[in-house]
Order: sequence, then C-alpha cells, then structure tokens
Amino acid sequence: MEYDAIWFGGGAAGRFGAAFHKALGGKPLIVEMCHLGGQCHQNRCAFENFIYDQASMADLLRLYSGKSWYPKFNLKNISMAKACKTYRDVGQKAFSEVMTYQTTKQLNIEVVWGEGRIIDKNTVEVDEKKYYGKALVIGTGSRPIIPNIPGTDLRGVMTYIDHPEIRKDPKRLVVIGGGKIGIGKAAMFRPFGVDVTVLEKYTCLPKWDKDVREFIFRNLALRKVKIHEGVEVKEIRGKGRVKSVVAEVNGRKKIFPCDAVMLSIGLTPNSEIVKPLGVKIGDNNEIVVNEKMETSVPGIYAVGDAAGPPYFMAIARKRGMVAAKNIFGMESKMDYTFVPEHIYTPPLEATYVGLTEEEARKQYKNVVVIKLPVGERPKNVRPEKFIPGYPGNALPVCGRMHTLNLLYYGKNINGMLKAIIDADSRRYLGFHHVGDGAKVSFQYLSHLLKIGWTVDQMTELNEVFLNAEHFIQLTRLIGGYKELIDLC
Ligand code: COM
Repeated sequence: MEYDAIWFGGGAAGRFGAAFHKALGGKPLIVEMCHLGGQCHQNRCAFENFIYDQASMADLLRLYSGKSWYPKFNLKNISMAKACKTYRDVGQKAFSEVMTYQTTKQLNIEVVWGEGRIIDKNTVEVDEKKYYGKALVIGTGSRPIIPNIPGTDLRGVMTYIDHPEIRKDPKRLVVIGGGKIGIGKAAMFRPFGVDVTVLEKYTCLPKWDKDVREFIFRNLALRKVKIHEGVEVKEIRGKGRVKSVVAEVNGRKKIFPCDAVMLSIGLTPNSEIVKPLGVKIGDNNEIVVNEKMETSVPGIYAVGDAAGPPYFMAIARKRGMVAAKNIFGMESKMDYTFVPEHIYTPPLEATYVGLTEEEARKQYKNVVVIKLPVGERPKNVRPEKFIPGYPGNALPVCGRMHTLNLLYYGKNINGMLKAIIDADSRRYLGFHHVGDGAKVSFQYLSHLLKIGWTVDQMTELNEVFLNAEHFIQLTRLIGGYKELIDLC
C-alpha cells in the first residue's frame, strides 16, 4: 500500500495537512492512535473554550444575581467538576465523532487506526501491516513539562491533560507557572469558587503590553487570585494526596496549603519517535525544521507542536498545509510574523497582535496610541445609578453580548483596548484588546498589519455597531488629522 505521504499523527497538523494534500491531488494516509483532532478537543483548545464559557457564565451569574430585574441565582450549583463531566460525556465524544466524520467521510481521507511503528522513512507498521509513503510527516504533538521536584506524582497534582478528569471540585488550587496556560487556568478556576494562587519563577505573561498585563492582573487581584512572581517551587507535599506546595519567596521558605496543583511550566515536543531516523532534534526537544517544515532528513517533515513553538492549534494547522504544499512540489514557507496571542480570563478574554506600546516606542520615533476606557471609573458601580463626572462610565469596550451589561454591572472590569500607530507612516503597529469576542477580528487585523494597513484605510471601512472592538470608530475620530493625535 503506497501513499504520497504518511501523516504520522492525526492531530490538527496531520489532519489539515492530509486534507490539503488530498485536495491538491495527493494520496495521503493518516496514522492515528486514538482521536483525530488530537489534544485540542480532549483537553486543550476546544476544552478551554468550553470551560471559558462555563467560567464566564458562573462569573456573570454572580455579578448579575438579584440586580435590576435579574432573579437571584442559585450559586451553589456552580461546579468545575460538573462542567468537566459535561465535557467528558458530551464534548469529547461529539468532537471526536465530527473529526472522524469530516476526515473519513466528507474528505474521504484514509485513516489507519492504531499505534504506528516507524520502520524507516518510507515505512510505517500498524498492527503488523506495513504502509509505504514517499514522504513521512511527523505530527506527534507535545506534552506538558513536569518539573523535577518531589511530589509531582501525588493525587491532586494535574496538568492540562488531567483537567477534564476532575471529579471533585478543588477548594484550593496552586498553579505552578504563570504563562499563558497557567494564568488561563487560574482565571478559569476562580469563578468556580476555587481559591487560586499562582507561583511563577520569573514574570507572568512577560511579552504582553504593560496596560493589558496590568488590566489582567488587576482583574485577577479583584477576584482574589494571588500571584507571586520570582518564586522558586521546591517541593509538592502530601501523603498520597497533595497537601501543600513549598516554595522560596524572596529567599524565604513559604508553604502554600492546597488540595490541587496545576503544573503549567511549559510544553515539550513529542520528538523521541524520530530519533532512530537520524533526524536533528533541537535543545528543547523539538524536531528541527526549516520554513518548509522539512527536517534534516530529506523526505521527512515535522508539523504541529512536534516542530516546537509557537504551540498553537492554528499554527499546527498551517504547518500541516505548508508541508502538504511542499510535498506536492508547490513551494510554501511558514511565516510567523503577526501571529495573534490570546488568553482566556473569564468573563473576558485578552488578545493582541503586533507590537506592544513599549516595543513600538523603542523602534519608532512618533508613536500614537488609541485607548479605551478613559480616565477614572467610579468605585462601586451600580447599574441603576448614574454617577456623573466619570467619562469612562459610558464608553463600552467589552464586546459581544455583554458589552453594556458589564459596563454597568461589571465592577470596573469592562475590558480595554489599545491600538498602536506609527504617526509618520500612519501605519498600525499593534492591536490589543481585553473583552469578549474580539479575538475573531484579530485574525483579520493580523493580515492588515502584515500588509501595512494605515489609519486612512481604516477610516474607509464599514463598521457594524456595537462591535466587539472599536478600532474603526475610534480611528475615524482622529483620522482627519495631518499630524495624528493620541486618543487616550
Ligand atoms: C479541532 C482539532 S478540535 S482540528 O484542528 O480541527 O483537527
């Protein structure tokens, strides 16, 4: 059985790569052990989406309960364990089914199910049956890094992989690692009434714009999430089950009692399987590839997380497509410029693409900024009461369905947005948003940045009011100036 390419792993990269390969006229075969679509719908992107919705709803019920015409909600029913059960019972299965249907029925791609053994670069064996491919594409994904400290095997210590498996609501969670996954997990557990502490060795979300970071951390502090930076975690303690985390904070030993721990210090590619083929492996365990997703061995490609960061499903899918085109003889290269970053911080989400204000000011002489909200906000917002003298109290920034609701009920957590512009060329340099629903626009904003989109072009777009972000309307307010002004 000979194929043009064997896609080893049917996750986002393998599935999209094989689909593209087939569409171009190739003959792909996917070898997959358990689920087409990979970790996404098991415990990563799709699961996070679901938990984000559930966490946001929990938060909103709490905020709205008993206010104005809203009834008093029974907040005792809020449960992360129940949310996980729903996802296990329905979400995982439904996604799995649709991925299989789409791949095998709609797209008619051949899939062989089972644990594959790579015999050489053209041969894969599954259940004692051999399959031959002119090219081999490795899409084996990644896994969480487990820190080398005592106690990681105690019950109650999790990674994102175990999150959907939660059977009992934790009371006190310590998140080890304050990157995208860790901060996201902290923000998602808190609305379920879990007491959350984040321990980060260096700085949380270091690449994010200062205003956005401040917003996120102010928001988390308001919800009583405790964040400690510059912390060295030494040990996880417990007898069978986790009881506490021991860490060094400012040179002092500190004990953080807990009944659950989320390890989120990063990911490592699953690259071990290709080592016998002589493929070059990088310092961080990644399969080294060029822009065409070719490894150091001709005929072997690596796609998705197996090829190292950025670890995004969207990048994985694109890497698959790029490999497919190259296998088919159409030159194609990965381009990592202007990849949007996104994090869930229920009931909002934060997204950015391009430069932060700090980066822009280092690289450009004349930087202009558009920002919302403006000025001070009242301390105790009450939806039924107008408080004069606060201009930011009437300007919506949040997005999607809760735009105005959160403005009046949201205890000053109504989100923010920021556009960074080079005043000389009038080109945008970066877009930042904390709100709900605006992430969709960042897919297109990313392209606009790439093509050098200007303020003048933005003023010509047709907006739909109220939209999730307000970049068009705000730009139009200053677009007529020859010398652009800040709108802050
Ligand atoms: C989505 C997985 S759940 S995939 O990228 O569509 O394969």
